[in-house]
Amino acid sequence: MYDINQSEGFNLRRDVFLRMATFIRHLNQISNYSWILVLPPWNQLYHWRSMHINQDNLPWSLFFNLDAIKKTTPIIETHEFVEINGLRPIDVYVTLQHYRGLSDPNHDWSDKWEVTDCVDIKKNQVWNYTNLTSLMNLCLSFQGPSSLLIEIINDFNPRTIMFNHAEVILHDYYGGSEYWLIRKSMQFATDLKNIANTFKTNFLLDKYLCVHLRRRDFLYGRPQEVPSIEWAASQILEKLQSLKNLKFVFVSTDASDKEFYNLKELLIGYNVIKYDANEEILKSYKDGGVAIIDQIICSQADYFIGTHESTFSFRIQEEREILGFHPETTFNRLCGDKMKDCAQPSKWRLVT
Ligand SMILES: Nc1nc2c(ncn2[C@@H]2O[C@H](COP(=O)(O)OP(=O)(O)OP(=O)(O)O)[C@@H](O)[C@H]2O)c(=O)[nH]1
Ligand SMILES: [Mg+2]
Repeated sequence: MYDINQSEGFNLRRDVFLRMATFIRHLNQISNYSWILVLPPWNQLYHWRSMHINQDNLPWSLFFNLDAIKKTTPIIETHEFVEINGLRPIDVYVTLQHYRGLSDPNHDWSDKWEVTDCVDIKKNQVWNYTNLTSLMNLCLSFQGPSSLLIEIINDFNPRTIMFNHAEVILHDYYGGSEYWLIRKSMQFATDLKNIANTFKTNFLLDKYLCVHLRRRDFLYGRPQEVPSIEWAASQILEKLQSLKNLKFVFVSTDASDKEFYNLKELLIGYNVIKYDANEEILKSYKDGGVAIIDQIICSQADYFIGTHESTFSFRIQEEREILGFHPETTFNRLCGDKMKDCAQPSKWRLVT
């Protein structure tokens, strides 16, 4: 089992899943047992802003095609685990922590882990299951890739183990062939793909450009890198003029309606569209599902422009690599204000 720091967003969580999936696969190659990764329940994330719907305890099957993931990685949902395990306490609860002194220029970056004092004394809660307890509780300083967790399994010999703060764990090989194998299997739920396709058929009547325009916390967190609406509009216009044959612009954004209409007004002569979920779809698939619909539409666009260092944009770029789009149409970003040219995103090409 694993859990992630409360404040992390959906798309970083998807990346942490890949690290844990790699670990389970490597563990199963050397272990006498068949280990299964338990998918943590989704609970109301910071960016899930619709407060009138329940967004706690959501299963992965709402967002992903679990049969596809199971082709690469042995997984079960939390509720399936709880059905099998009942209220038997889990054997080991590990809270992972970074080593101290990461900003020290002489920091030793070798792979290592050790039992240490807990930085925060918190209740070792198994997700939000308050009546599921643990027999042994440990805090570990951890530095290294996910396969280093195998040593911890070998040392403590548990049947069930929880790794909390799994975001501390690094990739075994980011962008390597196993990364892509698992990433490709992480397909979206069929319902969400169908909704995205219906929207495309009805509203995107020709070739289209998608822009992922990240606003809200990015405006404060990365003010140099995120453009004003006006500057975003002129960059999009310039691109549209150079591409010539694109008349449709799909905007994937967490912007306010006001900002969106502002942008739309500035892109005169083009069909500027965004996906607005109706109440029924929002109730069924939640803010997380609606964001995925945006991502699916952008992943199929003829041209994509993302936001600098947004994991939301990164996941779209990966999807486009899987679909086989030319990298020139994928690894593009909006520049911040006062930046005429900015460094374009690294091209994380698919490796097989
Ligand atoms: N529907 C929709 N939601 C979005 C969009 N952009 C951001 N969001 C919401 O805001 C969240 C952004 O958080 P993350 O998924 O962590 O991605 P990020 O914040 O862009 O990137 P990092 O902070 O670097 O991890 C998403 O998961 C969505 O819930 C968008 O274009 N459409
Ligand atoms: Mg974020």
